[in-house]
Amino acid sequence: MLEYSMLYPRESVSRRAKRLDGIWKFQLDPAGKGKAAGWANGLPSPDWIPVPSSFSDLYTDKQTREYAGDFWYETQFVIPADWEGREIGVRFGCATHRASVYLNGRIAATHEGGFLPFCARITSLARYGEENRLAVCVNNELSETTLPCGRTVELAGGRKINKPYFDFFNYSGLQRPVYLTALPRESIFDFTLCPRLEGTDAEVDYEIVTTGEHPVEIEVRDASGALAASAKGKRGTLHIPHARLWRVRDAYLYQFTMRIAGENGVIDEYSEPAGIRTVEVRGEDILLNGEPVYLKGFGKHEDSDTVGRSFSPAVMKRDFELMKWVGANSFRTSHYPYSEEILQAADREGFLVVDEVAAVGMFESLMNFMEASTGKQTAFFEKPTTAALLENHLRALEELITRDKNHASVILWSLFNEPETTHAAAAPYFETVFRRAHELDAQKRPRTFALIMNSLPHTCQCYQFSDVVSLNRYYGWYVLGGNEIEEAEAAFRKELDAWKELGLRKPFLFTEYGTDTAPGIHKLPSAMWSEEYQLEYLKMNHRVFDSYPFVRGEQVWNFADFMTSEGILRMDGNKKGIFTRQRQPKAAAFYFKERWESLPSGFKGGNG
Ligand code: CKX
Repeated sequence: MLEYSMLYPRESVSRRAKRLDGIWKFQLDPAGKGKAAGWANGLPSPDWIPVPSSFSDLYTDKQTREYAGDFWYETQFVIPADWEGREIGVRFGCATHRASVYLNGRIAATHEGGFLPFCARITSLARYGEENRLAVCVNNELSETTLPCGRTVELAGGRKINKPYFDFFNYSGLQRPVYLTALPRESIFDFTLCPRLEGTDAEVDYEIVTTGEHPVEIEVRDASGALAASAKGKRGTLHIPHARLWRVRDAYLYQFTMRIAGENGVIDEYSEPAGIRTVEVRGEDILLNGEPVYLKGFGKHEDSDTVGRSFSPAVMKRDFELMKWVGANSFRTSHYPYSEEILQAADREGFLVVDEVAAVGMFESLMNFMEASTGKQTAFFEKPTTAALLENHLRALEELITRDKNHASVILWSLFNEPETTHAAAAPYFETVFRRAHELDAQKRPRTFALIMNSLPHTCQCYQFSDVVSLNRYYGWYVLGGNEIEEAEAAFRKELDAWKELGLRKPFLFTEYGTDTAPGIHKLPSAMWSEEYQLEYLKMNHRVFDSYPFVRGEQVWNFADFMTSEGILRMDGNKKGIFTRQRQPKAAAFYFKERWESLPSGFKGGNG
């Protein structure tokens, strides 16, 4: 079990959660001397910076944009005197990629991993009724033992630069909200919901973990506030007659409230909205509440102008409005866990989420998109670093599933993006990761990983672990592009025929397909990078998808243009968006709207 609760910071009769977002102090620490020099007691010459935000796109000098190493944040806050006697914490939505947290000059916590929350428990260091200094040393270096994978190299002059093995900019920092929290000494630490359907009724098996021994009760209220069910005890079953189920693009959320009952009233209370639904794979069907669904949507990024990877409620709102407009019903959190607020919105809007851990770059290449189809063999899982990588991978998986397990929107865990799978050493690594995901998830949701183009029916050693086989394929772009698009279609069909030949009886999901497209480039006849070619390519791909019954979802790459490292093949980032980075439509958006609004949600379903 994790050493801190992953419950979302919410206020209640017993809980306090104060946002610390705003203007903090900020200072780069290129020599990495801050910890030894006592920067935790006050930054020597700080600048000011907004939190949350990535820092890379805020400044005007290249060395800051491309900075790799330690960098510090600092803020001050008063801890109210009447909070004394409670458990005090500082809860980070994330700190990318790792952090050391200090309160009043003393170490409070460290955390590895840049896309999941953690809570620094500061009770023993807190000063009540007076100012406290919080200092955070963040580091954004990459390695082959941490997620996401890459390298950090030191240049002759001593400057470090990051070499990502992934195709997105290595934005970093305090990129999600930060809260000061106060909980009662005895509190609700975690809870798990496992819905089952019995006719029109729902049976929700639950388990509540607390930090003490007082009795626990749970109640469920419907959207009108009426009591739908209740139970006593740390584990049991809630019987909800004629339950209103959570459905695709027809969400319904109940309010689950848990209480620890003391002799003198409520000791702790935590309340959270949650949808009731079941998800399973049966043959080639992905079933939601026992009915087949076809996934229509996107691979996305948490990426936008100026703020980089920082959580932006406004960008989130625009993205959901665009996804509803275009007729989508799903997205993948490529290539890392997204902000909790985005999953909460997916719950509200009835979107199906493929929830991906940050296991990207496990294919040694600085431009995997160039080697992805060359048959290049890189044995990634038989290195001296593999054991340490596996440890970090499993830890990130435990944090992800603990954080997201009660979201109705989360229907599929994606455990890798484009890993190397052609060497025999990959299989035992995958078996460990897939087994652990199954153990951690009480709902036993289906699991997948996104296969890179090198991972083919007769070369991939790992697809057998997937409940849903997810393919990233670029026939007509990275392979046989442009004037060879007809040959691309033939090659694409040849590969799918080979998958069909295997007779896996599993659903297939395209987690990536797309073309770089410069908005406003128009060519008649089409040419690569033009909006016309993006359409031509997409129509070819959909012709292929539609002719294979086991294809049960299409998530085009990408929802929007996004930033990457600079390079000869990236023109101010990756341009495969259906929308621009400013969230305006390319011609393909109107094509998708027409296709997806006419494609029924249960398309191809029922073949079992
Ligand atoms: N897949 C052939 C991973 C994504 C990249 C995408 C691309 C590659 C394609 C690999 O993170 O953005 O090159 O567009």
